[in-house]
Amino acid sequence: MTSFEELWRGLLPVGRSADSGGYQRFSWTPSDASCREWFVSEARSGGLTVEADRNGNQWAWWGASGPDAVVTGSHLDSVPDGGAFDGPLGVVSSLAAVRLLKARGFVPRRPLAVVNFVEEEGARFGMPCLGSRLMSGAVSPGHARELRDPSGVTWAAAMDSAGLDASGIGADPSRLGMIGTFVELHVEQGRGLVESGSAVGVASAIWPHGRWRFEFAGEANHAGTTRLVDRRDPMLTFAATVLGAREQAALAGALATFGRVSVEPNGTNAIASFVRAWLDSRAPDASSLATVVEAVTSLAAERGDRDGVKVTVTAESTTPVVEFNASLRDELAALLGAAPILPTGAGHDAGVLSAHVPTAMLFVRNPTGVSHAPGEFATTDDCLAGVEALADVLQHLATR
Ligand code: HGY
Ligand code: MN
Ligand code: MN
Repeated sequence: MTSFEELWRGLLPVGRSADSGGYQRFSWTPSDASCREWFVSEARSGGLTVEADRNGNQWAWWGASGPDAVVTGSHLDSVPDGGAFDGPLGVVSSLAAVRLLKARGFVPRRPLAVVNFVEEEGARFGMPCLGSRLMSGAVSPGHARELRDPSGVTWAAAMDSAGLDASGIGADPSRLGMIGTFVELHVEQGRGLVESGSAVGVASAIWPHGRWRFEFAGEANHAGTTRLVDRRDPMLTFAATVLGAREQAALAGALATFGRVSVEPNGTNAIASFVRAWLDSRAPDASSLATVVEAVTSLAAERGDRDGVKVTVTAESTTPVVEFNASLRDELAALLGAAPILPTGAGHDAGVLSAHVPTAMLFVRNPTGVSHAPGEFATTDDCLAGVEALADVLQHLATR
């Protein structure tokens, strides 16, 4: 069995639902703690020195930490009922690639590290890529400290309860300054590599995208005694908004999803008083994204006027288009035998870091393209091809 398969098998059961086979790996919960313990133990047994930075991101160093480091890695947290590969494939492949380089007798000429970034999915606290955004100063510590999970627990309280110290979270310029090049390997969340017949590809760009919280305030009342004309039902406004978002996205060649909603009081025989729902929208360019979000916001307000429902829209996180470093992109594609170059609509820590350091992404083929769901998959052969590719990239970057 290869070291990738050993590493993979060790992590696979952590945070996995016996019912759905999906993952519930949310920041600062017991399953996250188990993932972090796995990371420390496997990094150490691979001869790496492990530390956590002020934001809780874990760093495993090959040799001493230092400037102009070649850094790779990804995340271990998941979306609710997510797949096994989104995030963990990058972390496991990074640890396996280091072991492969050691087996090759390679000695890096510059510091090399594997990173596990915290809260990449934003599944518990709502802000994606929070660990890399905090480190790079893209999110203020004050804002992060007060982010709350659905039960009202703050980021700071959850981080403290997990045994870390949230008092020092925030920009980490000296650590960011250590990174010479960052490379993230990730399962492809799409079928581009299936269509091109390649196991591994190189990322060109990340679509602009964001999350907007829609709040619909109506009036609770009895489902059986309130005339239709007398109702102020936020579910009607919400439903019209969901359908409108789909229409607007189709018109703009974009994507729009309402995948998360909470209804108060959520009773079978009561008209809802309040609906909170989140729009995830993404588009090939910023103007199409703005067109979709503006159109959905105004159609929600118009429908709200008709329904007697007050609509409030709040941008929770927005990410501009990411164009990865073109010369690094082309250098790695050539190194990997003219590997296909392709964009993605999925956000990544690499997208955050690309604003600060030369950054690249490698994608590993996903036969169905399914992601953020238990069906997410990559074959062992393709995963091993990814490890070889990442090892070649790291060797190239740590030698030049
Ligand atoms: O939502 C995303 O695009 C990523 O998977 N965090
Ligand atoms: Mn994801
Ligand atoms: Mn991911």
